[in-house]
Amino acid sequence: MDITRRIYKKVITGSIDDVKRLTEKAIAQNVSVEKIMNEGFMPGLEIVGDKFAAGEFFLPEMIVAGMAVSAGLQVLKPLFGKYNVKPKGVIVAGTVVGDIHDIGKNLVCMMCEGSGFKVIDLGTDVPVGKFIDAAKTNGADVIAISALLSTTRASMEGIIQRIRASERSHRVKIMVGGAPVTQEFADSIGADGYAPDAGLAVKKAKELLGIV
Ligand code: B1M
Repeated sequence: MDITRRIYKKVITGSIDDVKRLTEKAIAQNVSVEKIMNEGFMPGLEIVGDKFAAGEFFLPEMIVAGMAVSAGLQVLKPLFGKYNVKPKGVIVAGTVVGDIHDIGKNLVCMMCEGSGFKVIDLGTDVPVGKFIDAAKTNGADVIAISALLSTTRASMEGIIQRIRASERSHRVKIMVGGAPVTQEFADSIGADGYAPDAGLAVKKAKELLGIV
């Protein structure tokens, strides 16, 4: 069986060690990072999400599937590259308060870091004050906010308003994303930018900062 197919199956069964081992093996076999993610991790999580929604899987299954993909992503992390020149800009990133999903946000951070940005990752369940303080302390150019739940997506508008109210001199750009977020929603809450995936998040961050 194709190695990415094996990874996909092990994500669904939440086999953390196997996903890590097979990801290392795939890399050793020169399978591309994109293929591992697009044919292994992502469709595996998609199935887990569908099974959870259908009542076939419960929280523990979703937890171990998430842990398995996180373990695989750690293997891929060095391959996203590291900036070794002056950073293109500073991004403060995090998942909104009340939301502990971090796989997509981590992917956005890794891709941005690999593309030359300095990334301050605040983790998950980040209260708005923490975004504001970190942006000020680090002279952030972009605040990148992720949400995975429809309930936490709803808090994004208030978060943007609070950031705007606090930022008088340094008008940081605010970017949003995550599965329930759309361009239309991002526009409606006054975000400067939205991206549907981590690759496009890099593109959007560059666009917001006028980097070609
Ligand atoms: Co959760 N969960 N979960 N979960 N979980 C979903 C999101 C859900 C869709 C499952 C389902 O019902 N089908 C559902 C949300 C429904 C909704 O609100 N509409 C759900 C639920 C309900 C819950 C709980 C409430 C369950 C419960 O307790 N009863 C609970 C909430 C806890 C909380 O946050 N307070 C919960 C918990 C969890 C786990 C902890 C078990 C685990 C998270 C582990 C982790 O993140 N470390 C988990 C998981 C794994 C999932 C699924 C299966 C996978 C999510 C994921 O990582 N996807 C998910 C179902 C699914 O997605 N099909 C589900 C892969 C990831 C790469 O995609 O994060 O969308 P994503 O990121 C994408 C883009 O969105 C984009 O880039 C990435 C791709 O390149 N992107 C950005 C993301 N952030 C961006 C920011 C940007 C730009 C792009 O700019 C700033």
